[in-house]
Amino acid sequence: MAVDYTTRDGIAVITLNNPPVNGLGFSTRLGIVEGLEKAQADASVSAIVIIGAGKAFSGGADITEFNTPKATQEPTLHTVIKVVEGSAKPVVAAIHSVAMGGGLELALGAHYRVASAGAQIALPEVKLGILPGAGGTQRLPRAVGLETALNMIVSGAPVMSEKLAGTGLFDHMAQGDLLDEAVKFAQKVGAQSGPHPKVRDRKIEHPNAEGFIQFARNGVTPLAKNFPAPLKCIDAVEAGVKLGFDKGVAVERECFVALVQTPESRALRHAFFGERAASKIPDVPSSTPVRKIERVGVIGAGTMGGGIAMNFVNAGLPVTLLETKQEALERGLATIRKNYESAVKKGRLTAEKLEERMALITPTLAYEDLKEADLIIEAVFEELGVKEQVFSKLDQVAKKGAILASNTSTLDVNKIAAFTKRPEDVVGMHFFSPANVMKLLEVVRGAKTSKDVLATVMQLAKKIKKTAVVSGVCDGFIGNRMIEQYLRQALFMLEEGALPAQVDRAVEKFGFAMGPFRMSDLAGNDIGWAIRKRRYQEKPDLKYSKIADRLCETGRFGQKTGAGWYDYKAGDRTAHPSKIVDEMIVAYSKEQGVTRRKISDDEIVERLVLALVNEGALILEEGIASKASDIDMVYLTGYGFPLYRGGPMLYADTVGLYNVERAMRKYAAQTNGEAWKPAARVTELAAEGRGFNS
Ligand code: 3H9
Repeated sequence: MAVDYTTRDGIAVITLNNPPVNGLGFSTRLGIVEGLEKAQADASVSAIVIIGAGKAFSGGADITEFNTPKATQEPTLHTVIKVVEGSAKPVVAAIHSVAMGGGLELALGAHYRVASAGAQIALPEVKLGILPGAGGTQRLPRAVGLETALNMIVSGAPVMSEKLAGTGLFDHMAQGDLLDEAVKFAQKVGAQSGPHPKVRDRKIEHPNAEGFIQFARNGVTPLAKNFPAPLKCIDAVEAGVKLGFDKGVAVERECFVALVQTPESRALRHAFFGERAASKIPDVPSSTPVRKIERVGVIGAGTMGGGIAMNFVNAGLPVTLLETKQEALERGLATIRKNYESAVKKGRLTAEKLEERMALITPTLAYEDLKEADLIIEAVFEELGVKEQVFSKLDQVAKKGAILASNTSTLDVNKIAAFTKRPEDVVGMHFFSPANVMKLLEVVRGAKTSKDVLATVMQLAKKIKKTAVVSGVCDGFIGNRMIEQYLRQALFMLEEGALPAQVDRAVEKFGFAMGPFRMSDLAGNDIGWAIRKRRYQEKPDLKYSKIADRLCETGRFGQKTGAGWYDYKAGDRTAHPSKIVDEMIVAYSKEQGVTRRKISDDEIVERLVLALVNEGALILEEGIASKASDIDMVYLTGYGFPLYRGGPMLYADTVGLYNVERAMRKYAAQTNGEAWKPAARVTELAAEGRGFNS
C-alpha cells in the first residue's frame, strides 16, 4: 500500500508510504482520498494528520507519470488538495526531511502545518522545465509572502524549514517527535469549532506587488534565455496577485499543461533521471559491498593532480600528494592555496576553512607515504612507459585492497592494469579540467576491474559531488571518442567553405557553451595535433583534413601562445577572427582542389551534432556505454552540450531517428562520406520507429 491509515488518540494518521520519496503517483493520491473519507466517516476521529514515512514527507508529483494517462487519472493532485482543503475535520500536515513540489502543495492545502527543523522546503518544478501545477504559485505567496515565494518558485531552490519558521507557512515547529507533536496539535485544533483556515483565503500582502513582479521579470528574462518555465512562473504568480486565487489557479494550470509538453522540460527531466541512472551499473547490484575510503593518495601535483586532490579535501578526506621534485610539489601546493584564496575573496569559503583544507594535504616525495591510502589516483604524464613506472611502484607500496586509479584520458586501462599483479583493483578515473570545478567523472571499467571497486568509486563520486558515468575501455572513452568525430567534421567544413568564427557562432547559437575552434584554442591546439599524429600511424586510412596541422606548424597553439584559430591580445581571452588564419584556410582549400561553397549554419550544426550521435550509437552497440542517457550525461556535464536539448542522444530522439538517418545518408553522398555510414543501431531504431531512449 502506498498509504497507511491508522488512528491514534482520536486522530486519524494518514502515512504516505511510497518509497523512495513518497511521490504522489496515482495509488498514493487514491490512498490519501480514501484515508480522508474513512476519517470523515469515523465519529471517534476529530482531526487528521498527514505524514510521510521514510526519508521524506513527499518529493512531489511522480515525475515518471508525466505525459502518461496516470498523471491525469482521478484523483489528480488537484482533486486530492480540494478534498483536503474541503475536509470538515481539520487536516494537519506533519513535515520532515523533504516537502517539495506537489508535496509542499499538498501541505499548503492542509489547514495547519507542523514541521521539524532541517526539512528542505521547495517548489523545484522550474528545474524540470515546468511550474508548480497544483496551486503552489497561488498558495505559497499567501503563506510566506510574495518576495520569498517568488524567489523560491523561480529558483526552485530549497529553503530549510527553520528559516521559514516565522512565516505563515508553519503553525508549529516540532522540537521532539514529529508525529507525537502533530497528533497533539491535531487534538487541540480538532477540539475547536470550524471552519478551519485555508491558505487560499489569505491575502497576498505587498506594498508594491506589481512593481516587484516587474522587477523580478526584468531580472529573470536575461537569465532564463532558452528556458520558458521561469517567466511562466512569474506570469502565474502575477495572475494570482491581480486576478485572485481562482483565476490564478486557472492561469497556472494553463501554463503547466503547456510547459510539460515542451522539449525543454523533456530534456530537464531526462537529465534528472539520467544523472540518477548513471550511478546504476547493470551487473553491479546496489547491494554490492563497498571498500572503505578514508585516505586518498594523488600522484602528480600539476594542474590535474592538484584539482583532483581538492575534490577529496573539499569532502573532508585527507590526501597525500606525491611529486618527484620538491619544487613541483611546492608549486602544486601554492596553486591549490591560490584557488582556495580566490574562493575566500569571492566569499565562498572562510579563511579558517581554507587552512583546514590545506591541513588535510600531506605533501611528499616518497612513494612509501602512500602505503596508508585506500585509493591512489595517478595524474602523471600521458605516456604508457611513465604509467608503467608508476603502477609497478604502486603495486609494491600500496596496501592490500587499495584501489589504484589512473586519470588517463587516452591510454588503455587494461594495459595499465597489467602493470600490476592486482588488475582487479585498477580502474580509470578520468577527471575533466579544471578537476575541482567540472562535474563529470568518467569511470573507466577495465576488463578485470572488480565490481566492488566500481561500486566504491561510484559511491565516492557522489561524495565529491561528481556525476560519474561508467565507460568501457576504448580509445578516448565516451566523451573524447565522440568529440574526435565532431572535430573532424569541423575541420572538413573549414576545407569545404566555412571559417572558424562561422562554425563557432552557429554551434554556440544552437546552445553549446563554446564552439570547436574557441574550445581548441583554450585547450591548446598542440593536444589535438599529438592525437592526430598518433591516428595517422594507427589508422592510416581514416581521412582527416590537414588544415589544423598546418595551423600548428606555424606555432599557433591557441590562447597559451597568444594565437590559434583566432588572434588574442595580451592578457585577454577574447577571440578575434584572424585574417592570417582565414587566408590560410582559403589557400589550403585551393591547394586541395576544393571549390569553396557557402555552408549554412543549419548544415554546420547538423553535421557537428550528428557526428556525435553516430559515434554515440557505435559506443552503445559496443557496450562501451550501457545506456544512451549515460552518453547524454557525459555531454551535458563535461562538454557544454546545451542542457535544454538534453544531450546528443536525446536530441537525436527529438529530431527522430528516421530523419537522423536520412541526413547521414545525404552527407555520405558528399565529400568525406566515409564518416557518415550510419551506425547499425541508428538504422535499426529508425526502422522500428524508436529512439535511443525509448
Ligand atoms: C511536481 O510536483 C508537479 C506538481 O507541482 C504538479 C502536479 C500536477 N518522482 O535524488 P535521489 C526518485 S513535479 C519520481 O537520489 P536524494 C529518484 O529518481 C516534482 N521519482 O535521492 C530516485 O530514484 P532511483 C517536483 C522521484 O535523497 C530516488 O527517488 N519535485 C521523484 O538525494 C531517490 O532520489 C521534485 O522535482 C519524483 N518527484 O534526494 C523533486 N523524486 O532510486 C525531485 C525523486 O530509482 N527530487 N525520485 O534512482 C529531488 O530533488 C530529490 O530526489 C530529493 C531526494 C531531494 C527528493
